[in-house]
Amino acid sequence: MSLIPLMYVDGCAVKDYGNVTFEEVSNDEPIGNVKSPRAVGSANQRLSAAVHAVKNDGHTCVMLGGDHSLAIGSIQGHAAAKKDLSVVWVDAHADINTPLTSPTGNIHGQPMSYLIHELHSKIPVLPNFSWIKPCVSAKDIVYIGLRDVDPEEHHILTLLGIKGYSMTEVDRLGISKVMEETCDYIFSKVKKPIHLSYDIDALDPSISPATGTPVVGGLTYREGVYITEHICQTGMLSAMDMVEVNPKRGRTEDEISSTVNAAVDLIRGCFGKLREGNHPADYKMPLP
Ligand code: HAR
Ligand code: MN
Ligand code: MN
Ligand code: MN
Repeated sequence: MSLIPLMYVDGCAVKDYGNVTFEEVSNDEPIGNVKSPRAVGSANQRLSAAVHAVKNDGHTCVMLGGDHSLAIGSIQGHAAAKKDLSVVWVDAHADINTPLTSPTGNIHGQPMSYLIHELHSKIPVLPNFSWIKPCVSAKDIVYIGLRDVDPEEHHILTLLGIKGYSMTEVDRLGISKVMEETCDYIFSKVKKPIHLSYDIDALDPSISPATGTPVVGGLTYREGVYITEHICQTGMLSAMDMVEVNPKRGRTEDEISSTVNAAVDLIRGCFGKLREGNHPADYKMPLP
């Protein structure tokens, strides 16, 4: 299934801005335990400029990853164009380790920490990261789908009072209540543009196995799509990331296509595709 033709069918005016090209970085030695800082910093700087340009053109931006470290550039570029954002982060993981708390050194487990004002003083200097300016407040973030959170991350979430719905809360409340509360929360003062950062590993690995860090007990396909339908109908979706889709991690063709198809459906849900069906506003009657 390929995304852009389907979005045309759905009635979206799609403009493909193409791939962001990244520079080769040699001798990208770890800093502390942070892996490939120069390459990730530089790639994100380019992505940030690209997202900023899409937003300045007046479009809703769709960023296809790649791993979740790309949210650094995506959110930074979005914030450069829109100032005040709310972030809805759908993920099995919180991705809020700082370089100093990260158990793995993988930057895809850290992107939030670079973006949040309240964590700024906890972020050490890293090569090619100096362009990043914190741009999101802890109160403007909602997590959905959490089920694999490191102790240090849990401490940060609690300390900053960040709103989140783990899979336990999804089970308790149901996804419709979770989304109703999420939107009440992010819109409680002003209606800020939404940055939806969707990690495919939020879905259960039975649906989306082709991803780097699958965690059992995830969202069903229907819960995953419901999130996108609800975000769409707020009218405030301004940019989205679809990340951690990794065909190389699929063991069979079926695993790959199931993962990719789910990602495509999540994006289409964000842009108005309804499961009850839709038709163009100017659809000609009578029927042939
Ligand atoms: N919390 C772990 C770490 O910091 C695992 C992060 C897993 N990565 C992701 N993020 N796929 O959503 O390394
Ligand atoms: Mn993630
Ligand atoms: Mn600007
Ligand atoms: Mn994840």
